[in-house]
Amino acid sequence: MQRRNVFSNDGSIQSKIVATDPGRVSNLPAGWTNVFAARYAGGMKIYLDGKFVDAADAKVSVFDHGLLYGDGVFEGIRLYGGNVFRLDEHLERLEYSAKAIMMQMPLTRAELSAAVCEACRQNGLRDGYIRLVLTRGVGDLGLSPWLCPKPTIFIIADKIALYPKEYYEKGLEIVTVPTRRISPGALPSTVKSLNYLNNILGKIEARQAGALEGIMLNEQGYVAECTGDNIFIIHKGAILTPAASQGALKGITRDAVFAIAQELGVPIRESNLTRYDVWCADECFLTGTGAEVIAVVKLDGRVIGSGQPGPVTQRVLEAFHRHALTEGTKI
Ligand code: PXG
Repeated sequence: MQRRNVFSNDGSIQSKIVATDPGRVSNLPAGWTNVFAARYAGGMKIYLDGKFVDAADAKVSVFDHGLLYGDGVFEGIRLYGGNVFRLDEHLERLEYSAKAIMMQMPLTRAELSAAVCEACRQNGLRDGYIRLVLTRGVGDLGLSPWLCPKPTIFIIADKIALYPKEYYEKGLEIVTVPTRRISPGALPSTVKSLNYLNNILGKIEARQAGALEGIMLNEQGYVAECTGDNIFIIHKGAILTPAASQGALKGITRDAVFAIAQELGVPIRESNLTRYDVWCADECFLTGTGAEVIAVVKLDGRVIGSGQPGPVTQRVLEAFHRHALTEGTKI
């Protein structure tokens, strides 16, 4: 039994004694907080199809194919000190994702950019996490996307803390999960689609193994990425990461790390990686918009390098924070 903050239907938070069962995936790990309830109660505004509405009124139809089939695309974007990090790159990836699934963009790049910035302003945010979602829209109960006349678009501007703070200091201990990353021949990993069941199965398996993140291998047994993060290793002075063709998303943070490595004069390249390569790496770190840059100190019970966040990882992390705070689109 444990005291927990639970959310009532009216959005208020109540402290209750609840039963805990480590087998249930819905239990929040220790140290995690759900920031949503506080924002929801605090008059959060959502951009939905051209208008800003209260969070409680931000509703999407049960006939929306984003819900019925995961038919849609999205972006997770960070706001640092009033600047949206790599907004243009995120919008470009969204356009590419939409093109790949043959969905017409409902807004231009400039209109989307303005809507993202306005969502931050409406919610009084200077630092936060923005979720921009484009679904196929309302249709009938068949798969046919051509029967969905208009995409649904919404933007949530909120806060996020993906991993508890202590893990940024001591590093993560992760595992390889049994579920394989879906083959790029079945669904290109470069498309940031609403179809996340593959990653969610991996996430559940990581949690069952007591880890906060897990490596997903591709069908050939090479490292693809983690369930919600790209992965990098440092081996003999070079930074290595799997190519998108191995089943990785072309992460925006991953891209930033390529630029940072060049700036730091550290060699960086794409490479096929096995679990062995990660076990025997000098250092390892993960990247993601939510996670930013975070060290990994153990994989499958094998200590990586010194068992502490390594020196190259720390330099990349510092440079990342410097970039995040000094560049970006002003809201
Ligand atoms: N790979 C996958 C599969 C992702 O979902 C990344 C890599 C990192 O990409 P960016 O562009 O953010 O550097 C992501 C994005 C979560 C969660 O709750 C994580 C992501 C997206 C949505 C939710 O872990 N990461």
